[in-house]
Amino acid sequence: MSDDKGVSRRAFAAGAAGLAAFGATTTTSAKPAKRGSIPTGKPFILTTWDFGPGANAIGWPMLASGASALDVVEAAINHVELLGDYWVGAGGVPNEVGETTLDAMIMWGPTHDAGAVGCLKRVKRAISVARKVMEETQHSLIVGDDATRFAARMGFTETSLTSVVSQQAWDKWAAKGEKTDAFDPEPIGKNPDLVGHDTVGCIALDAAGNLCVGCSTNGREFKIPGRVGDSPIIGAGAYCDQAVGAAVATGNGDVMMRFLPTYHVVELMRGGMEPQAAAEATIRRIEDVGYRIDGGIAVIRRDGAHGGAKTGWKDAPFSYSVQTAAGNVKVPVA
Ligand code: SD4
Repeated sequence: MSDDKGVSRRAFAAGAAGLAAFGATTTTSAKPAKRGSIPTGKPFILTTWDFGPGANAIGWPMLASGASALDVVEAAINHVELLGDYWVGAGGVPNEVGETTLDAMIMWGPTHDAGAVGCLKRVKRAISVARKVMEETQHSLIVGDDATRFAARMGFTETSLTSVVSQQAWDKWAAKGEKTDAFDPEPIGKNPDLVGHDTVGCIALDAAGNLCVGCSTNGREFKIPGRVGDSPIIGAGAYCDQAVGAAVATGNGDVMMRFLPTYHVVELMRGGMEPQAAAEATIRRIEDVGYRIDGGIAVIRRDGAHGGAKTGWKDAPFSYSVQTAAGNVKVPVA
């Protein structure tokens, strides 16, 4: 597939070579890069929640041997998607009618290109389908049954995403005759009902200095069929800017996406704010409007400085893990 200049989309997105050819580059400063000066990076990988150490252990050896951040983010997230976790990938949270559907996004720093799928049905490895959207098409987001058809066209196998666990969860909920909480009043000015969440978010900088970010989730329990959360929305679930850094979000995506928090935090860093202060300011903005939700972000500047902030989640310890040549650190977010 080609764009109107006859440049293959795949070749455009495939690596540093794509932009290096145009003299576009990166910097280790928090300020926007001047085109023409590309330092290579000191590689890192950041992954959210308790998935962090395991996902980083997949991604770090790849980075250390010179792999592209794009391959690293995909591999680290694939690892989590196939763990059988309740909140990420197949076999996890069912929607109102008992079906598990997936949201995922990947964004590639050198070209600011992105691909995403929302409400993907009957296909595992949503992040890989998102990568196909990015690399093989001019689109950025494909949803629902059409995302499934797109995946099949790209060679993915259709299979049920229901597991014993997701079926039992739905059976138990349905037996109580409960209605989805999606029709409840907005979570403003009241304490949230704390429900577990985890979306995996992953950010990598490779040795060539290229940034990539991705995230994947099955969203929100008993959601209304067709619901798409924040994860596949660029600037909401994840965002990266090759010159500045990247961020990932987790939590109540229905509210979080109204603030584009990952875009916001990266832009605060572009203005010179330190990652931790920028993360806190971004979350505070949601609280200041009055929302009482569970939500968090993790952010990393391209020089490796990182930070995180959360709201709610008194019972679920949100954390992220960062691996560099110095080893892996797990950072609890207070
Ligand atoms: C969503 N943000 O679909 C996701 C869920 C999540 O931690 O992140 N949970 O709303």
